[in-house]
Amino acid sequence: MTSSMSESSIGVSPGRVNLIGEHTDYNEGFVLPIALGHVATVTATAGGTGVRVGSAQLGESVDLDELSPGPRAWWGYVAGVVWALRERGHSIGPVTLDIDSAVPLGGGLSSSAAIECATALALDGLAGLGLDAQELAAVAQAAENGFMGVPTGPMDQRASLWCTTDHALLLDCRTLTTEQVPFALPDDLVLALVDTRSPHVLADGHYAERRAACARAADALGVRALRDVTEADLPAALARLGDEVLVRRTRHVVTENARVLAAVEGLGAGDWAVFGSLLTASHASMRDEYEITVPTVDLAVEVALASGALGARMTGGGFGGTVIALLPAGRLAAFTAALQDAYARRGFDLPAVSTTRAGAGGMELSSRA
Ligand code: GAF
Repeated sequence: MTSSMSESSIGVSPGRVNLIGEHTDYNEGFVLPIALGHVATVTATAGGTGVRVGSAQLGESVDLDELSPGPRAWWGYVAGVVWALRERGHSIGPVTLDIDSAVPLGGGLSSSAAIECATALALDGLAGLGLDAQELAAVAQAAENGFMGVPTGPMDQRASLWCTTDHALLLDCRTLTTEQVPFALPDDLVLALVDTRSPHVLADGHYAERRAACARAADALGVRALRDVTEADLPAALARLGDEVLVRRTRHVVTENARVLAAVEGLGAGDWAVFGSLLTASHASMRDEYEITVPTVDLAVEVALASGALGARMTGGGFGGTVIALLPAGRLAAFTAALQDAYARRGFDLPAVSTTRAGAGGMELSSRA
């Protein structure tokens, strides 16, 4: 950093809800996230001796003299961005990075990407790097993959940085090109978010195991990624695979990519019923083919559909987290009551229901010289 730099800079970036397109990103396929209203804020202040990372929520801070990759605690998502910038040859000097995040942890809403992206924006402003949108996203993803060692795909950081208000982001995860798809709910529909109180964890091996299975399937089929298998190719491809697990994983990825594109068409036609039915089909595929759902999320989807939802599905990496439900606005209260009742009867911790719209992506908020 040079003496002409600002002394302090603030990055703000949201969590995301992936509407549809789950576990397709690392298969170079399609995803369709929206940004949440919940944001992570990271303030970068030049000075000190090393890298200090603090969390308002935890009331803790750590001082780091050296940054070496490896599985780390909460601070790694921030320190990893400093590491990724330095790896790319940017000069980032002593700095304090203070996190204040309202994105729920463990909810499948990309709390880690929100923090990484807010950090990348804050450091970009602080050091006057002038990184473009692709570089910011790549640095944020490198913190997660290269520093923390979590093998996630490209969706979450692009969603956090690139989503725009009242739009879903159609991201082609092969080319990293995008289309902003209008996503403004009519007054008589709501997008409900159910916190199922079953935290999802990406670093526990299930995610990496799914990703490895897809790579094995692509290898066996002689394609670069499962993105290259079309729905028309699917029966022949599955017959070639033989292995039952790889068959199920491949069927999910190929049909899910097709569902994303159909969902975009449905939205374009203003056909919320079609859009909703694709959400539900996506959930069934995650449950039966990809095998990443758990009883709490399956129950939330069942209750949503029984309460008149046009569609419902788990969102995010899986094994818990958040369920989204597209509901007639007038059914929200009855759905919430039915859900609490169904959870209580099964002895599950009571879920929390909120609603969301498509919010804005990340930004550098301010910079003080
Ligand atoms: C997590 C990952 F971080 C994403 O890259 C994506 O694979 C998602 O799970 C599943 O669609 O959020």
